Formats: sequence, C-alpha cells, structure tokens
Amino acid sequence: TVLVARENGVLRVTLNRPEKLNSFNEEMHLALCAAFRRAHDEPEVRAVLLTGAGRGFSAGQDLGDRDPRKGGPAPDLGHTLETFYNPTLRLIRALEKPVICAVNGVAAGAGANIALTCDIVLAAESARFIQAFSRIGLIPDAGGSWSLTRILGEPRAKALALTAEPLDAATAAAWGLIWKAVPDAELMGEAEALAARLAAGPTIGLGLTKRLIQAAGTQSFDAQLDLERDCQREAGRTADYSEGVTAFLEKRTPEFRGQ
Ligand code: LHQ
Repeated sequence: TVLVARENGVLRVTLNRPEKLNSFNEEMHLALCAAFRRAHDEPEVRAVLLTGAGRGFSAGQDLGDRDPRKGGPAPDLGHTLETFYNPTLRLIRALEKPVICAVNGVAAGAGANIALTCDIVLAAESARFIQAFSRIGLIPDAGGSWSLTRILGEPRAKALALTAEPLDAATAAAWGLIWKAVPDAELMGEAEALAARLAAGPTIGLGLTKRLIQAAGTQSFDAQLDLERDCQREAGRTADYSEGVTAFLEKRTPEFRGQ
C-alpha cells in the first residue's frame, strides 16, 4: 500500500492504493509510519519525497472501512487518530530532514492535511485540496485545524473547513498554503530535482533550520534569538559548514555529506 525506495539520499514514499484514490486503511497507515521511522533512522536518508500513485494524492480516510450500515458499535475516531494518524504527523514534523510533498492530484480530508504537514509542498495544477470533513459531519483533523489557521488565518481557514469547497493548486500557492503549483507534466521532475538538491545539502543545518522555523510560531523574539544561537553553534561545528566555507573560498561547488 506504500512504495518506499531510497535513491541518492532521497527516500521516495508513494501512497499506493490508486483504485481507492490512496485513501487510508490501517495497513497503509502502518506502512507510512514505518517509512518515516526509516527516514529518521537511516543516516543515508537526507530528504523525503512523498507522493501518490495514480490520479489522486489521497482521499483521506477509507470510508469503506467505516460503513455504518454494517452495524456494530460506532468506532472511536479519536482512537483512530491517536493510533494511526497522529504518530505519523508527529514524525513528519519532528524529522530533522526536509520532507517534500508532490501533490499529484486530489488531496481530500486527512489526505490534504498530511500533505500540508510536509515542509515543502508542490502541487500539480490540476490538484485540488478539499477539507471534506464537514461533508460527513467531522472536523478537520490530521493537523488541519492547526495548519490551515496558522498558514491562512481564521477567515480562509474557516471558509475552507466549513464549506468543504475545493481549493485549486494555483490559489493554494497564491495564498501561501503550499510552495508552488506546477504544470502536471512537470510536477514529478521538479519535485525529484528539489528532493535531490536538498538531499545533497548540509543535512544537519537544514534540519536545524526546520526546527527553528517550526519553533518560531510559539516563541518570543528573545527566546528565538537564544534558539538561533544554540542551533548556529551546532551548525558551526559540522563538517558541512567547513566544507561550505572552504568551497566558497576556493570558488567551487561544495560537496556536503550531511555531517
Ligand atoms: C474512496 C474514498 C474514500 C474510500 C474516494 N474512501 N473510497 C479520520 C479518522 C477516522 C475516520 C474518519 O476520517 C478521518 C479523516 C478523514 O479523512 S475524513 C474525510 C474522508 N474523505 C472524504 O470524505 C473524501 C471522500 N472522497 C471524495 O469526496 C471524492 O472521492 C474526491 C473529491 C476525493 C474525488 O472525487 P472524484 O475524482 O470524483 O473520484 P471518485 O469519487 O469517483 O473516487 C474514485 C474511487 O475512489 C471511487 O471508487 P469506485 O469504486 O466508485 O471507483 C470512490 O468510492 C473511491 N474513494 N475516496 N475516502
């Protein structure tokens, strides 16, 4: 249900239930979580590229798994989130390596919000982001109530979440919800090039940069200056920093090793 392959420092993770628009069942959750654990554990992984197989990125939770007509006790959705979604979302945020998401088609419900949890989001021009939750009586989960509000502010976050209207990729980019909308035919090439470039970067410095930017939202200016001092101290001790300065002085391209 998830294809995982490492090449030249990039761990490529492809949601792979195309006949169900890559909607999430338990198996796919566990496989996605395992992929991000691998990204954390393997030093050879220096960037992650997340995408979907087929015409969609992900339609969120597999609602076929949740058919109320089948009877039985109502499932505890809080438990589903805590067990299957939230661990993966926490891993993505905590991973001190860049996570690029190539949204190749529709991203609905939790599928949209998993994409929005990644560090750099590129989307095909034909892709749509749909906060589908309100259509079925649910609330925006998978970090959506947080990401939408932090990124867009209350007016747009509320409108998207309350109406479940699709948001096209160009508007998502114009609003700053994602990094870029890319012509469909160019999406994977551009995402792969970006992932390769970041995987060849100074991994520790990039990871610290991610940590700092994520911390900024909840820190005072003073506390952030302290954190920058500590992170820069750490970055300044890396071999990649020495290489970067040496390469600059020698007027050549640096060869970073992620150390
Ligand atoms: C699907 C799904 C799907 C199963 C398309 N499930 N089969 C968290 C915790 C616990 C529980 C509940 O939820 C959550 C978080 C959530 O994610 S809630 C939100 C769940 N997602 C949705 O409500 C979106 C449902 N899907 C749609 O609205 C549409 O499929 C979209 C707008 C994504 C795409 O529309 P189309 O391009 O017109 O495609 P389609 O609807 O024809 O779908 C293609 C196939 O995929 C179809 O199967 P079929 O056998 O008829 O070809 C769909 O039934 C299936 N599919 N989404 N979530």
